[in-house]
Amino acid sequence: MVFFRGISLISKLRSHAAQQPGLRNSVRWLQVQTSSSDLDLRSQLSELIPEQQERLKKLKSQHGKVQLGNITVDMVLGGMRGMIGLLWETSLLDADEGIRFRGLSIPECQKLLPAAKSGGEPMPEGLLWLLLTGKVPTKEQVDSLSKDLRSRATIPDYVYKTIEGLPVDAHPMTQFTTGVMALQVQSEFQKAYEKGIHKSKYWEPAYEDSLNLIAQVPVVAAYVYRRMYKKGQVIPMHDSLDYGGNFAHMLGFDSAEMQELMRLYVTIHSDHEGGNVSAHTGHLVGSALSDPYLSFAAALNGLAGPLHGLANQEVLLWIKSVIEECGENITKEQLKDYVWKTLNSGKVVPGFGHGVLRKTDPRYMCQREFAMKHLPDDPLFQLVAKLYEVVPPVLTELGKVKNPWPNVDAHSGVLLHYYGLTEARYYTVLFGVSRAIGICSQLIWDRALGLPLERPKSVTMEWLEKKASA
Ligand code: CMX
Repeated sequence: MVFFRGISLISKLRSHAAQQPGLRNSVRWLQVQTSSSDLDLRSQLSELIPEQQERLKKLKSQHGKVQLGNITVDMVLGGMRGMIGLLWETSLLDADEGIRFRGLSIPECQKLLPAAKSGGEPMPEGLLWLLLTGKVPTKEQVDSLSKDLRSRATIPDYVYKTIEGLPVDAHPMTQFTTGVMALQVQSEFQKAYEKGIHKSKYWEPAYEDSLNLIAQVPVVAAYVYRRMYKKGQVIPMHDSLDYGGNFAHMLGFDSAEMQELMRLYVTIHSDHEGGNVSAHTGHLVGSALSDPYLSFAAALNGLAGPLHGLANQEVLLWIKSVIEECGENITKEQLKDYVWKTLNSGKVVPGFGHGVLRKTDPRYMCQREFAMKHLPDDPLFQLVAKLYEVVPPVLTELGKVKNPWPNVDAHSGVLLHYYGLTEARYYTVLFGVSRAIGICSQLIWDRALGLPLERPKSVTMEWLEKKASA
């Protein structure tokens, strides 16, 4: 508790200070004064872990029997909505307010996390530090982590050869996940387990695998992009750029705005508490002590589904189909008819609705703000803005949709498209790269806290019928 109260107090003070021009300079004193071990994320973690292990032990022994709610037949039949069943430390989702990363909302992260340029978007490395330690890092700490990640980003040649074994037009997510599976060959966790590592030390090779994986996924992802769409002309990593900037660079985009977009994109897509398909899958597979590569590859396969991460691809393709049929200057009335046409053909409107959220996704809002700042007149942005007005009333009229508001995927495609990344089929790979940060952060804590094998109980319809009529 002390751990989080501390974070929350510091966050509040810094948040308040960030809003007051006169106080902005004094924000610095709230950041931890750095020494060389402060710059090392692993040393920071090893200090925090015993404290958190003790906290979990106390929670179990003092409150283990406290009830958290009732399980209804609806919950069992309804994809476990609302059923509390997982421990996930790095972020928490509120149905109305949206995601908080270790207690910080997206606007707070935009204010408090270090940026690559003054007043710019948060750097994903800063978010990684925050997710792992619960502390807002200094710019020095973030720069040191950027350097560490760059030093881990060398990809063995067999990874590229494995990807090349697939047809060049195989779905980018298939190529990306295949690359991640090939990276698994170098798993430190697997090697340590084979050597008989003591369970109290599991987190250490899990940390090494996770940091290596986070460092390497942008390189593999960029390779897939260049292989598929740029005649295989690979762009090497820049030796001084940060994580988000380098990812944009390796994809082939060097404008300052696209680099800023990539920093924001990776930060906001990284983590969304534990119950979504990709995060839950990573956590579940990891609970069998499968190493971080195996766990993350499994997570990616869940992300590749159209009701989850693939929705970002579907949104852009759907928007293009609207334009193809009705033109760019479509009226709201025409748009409404098109939405009904989609629904009446038995399809979902991609980018709208959510399993937990009941208001507009703050990840959508910050992308909308980015668009209003950098591309207010872009016709695709104008169309997305029109959809924001047209779709929610239609979904509400449908009568069964619990959340008619847009989610993260409704906006990301038009921003990427504006800067020249127009290949919609590739979009979920960008989501996948981002998710490595959230899923791997939690995997490290899963091993540090010694969380057990996940094994919920399933029942048959007959069991439920008997129970219900008893
Ligand atoms: N378009 C049409 N119908 C929708 C809808 C949408 N955008 N959102 C929900 N519905 C429908 C559901 O399909 C369901 O219909 P049935 O009862 O006939 O099966 C009904 O409304 C109730 O669903 P819900 O409880 O409101 O939503 P769920 O928690 O079951 O599903 C989600 C959530 C995201 C799968 C759903 O809203 C959806 O399919 N949205 C479109 C796809 C999408 O944007 N996914 C990305 C989500 C964010 C992410 O993970 O990246």
